[in-house]
Amino acid sequence: MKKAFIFDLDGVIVDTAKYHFLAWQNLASSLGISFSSAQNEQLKGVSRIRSLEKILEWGNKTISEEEFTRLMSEKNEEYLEYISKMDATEILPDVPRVLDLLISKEQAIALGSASKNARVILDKVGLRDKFQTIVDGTNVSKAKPDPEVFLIGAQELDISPEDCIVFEDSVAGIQAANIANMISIGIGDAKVLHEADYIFKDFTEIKEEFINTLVKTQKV
Ligand code: B16
Ligand code: MG
Repeated sequence: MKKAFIFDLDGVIVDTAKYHFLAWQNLASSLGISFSSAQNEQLKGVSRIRSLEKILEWGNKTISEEEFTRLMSEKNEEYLEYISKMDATEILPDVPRVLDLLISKEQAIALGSASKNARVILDKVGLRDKFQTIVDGTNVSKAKPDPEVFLIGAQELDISPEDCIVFEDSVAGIQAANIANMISIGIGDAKVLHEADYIFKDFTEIKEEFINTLVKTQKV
């Protein structure tokens, strides 16, 4: 059977949250707003615009539209500087093994990320050619938990949602997969991702037998 395996990027394939954190923290401190790593957790899977809105809310700050646009682009420039230094050593454990396993089983593979920098990151870590289709922040109009990003991926691969499996590290992403009627697999903390159909700490826990089961299973 042919299934579509849809991967989120940040927190699933690479840990770019640490670079988002550094860049948001600099921006927040330039505005006199304190920004903790716990707050950064809440920005996982959240779009760039919404992330800045949340930081301003936390700091009780209102700024003009022009300044908002300027700050977003400054943040992204700093983030891109960190990204430019990335290489394959930053791929999270066993991600290449699982991707190659899926390719050997002739399964379809898509990326479903909120990031507008997804293609650059995949190029930097050398994984872009593993994906048949890439759906990212440049292709979607609605943020997770809206299922748009995953539904576009399924449509582009011509595979129905019940035959799609989503790997996600964010609560909003798990909710998006569930709303899309896809099998949701949480990568990370079981307490945080309890809405997922299956949860693993990371890809080292995902064995070939489990992949074989997924290939035979449909979301009910
Ligand atoms: P960018 P994902 C998300 O990626 C990140 O988790 C989130 O922290 C970030 O704000 C968002 O992408 C937008 O990223 O500024 O690069 O467009 O987890 O959906 O792969
Ligand atoms: Mg993520």
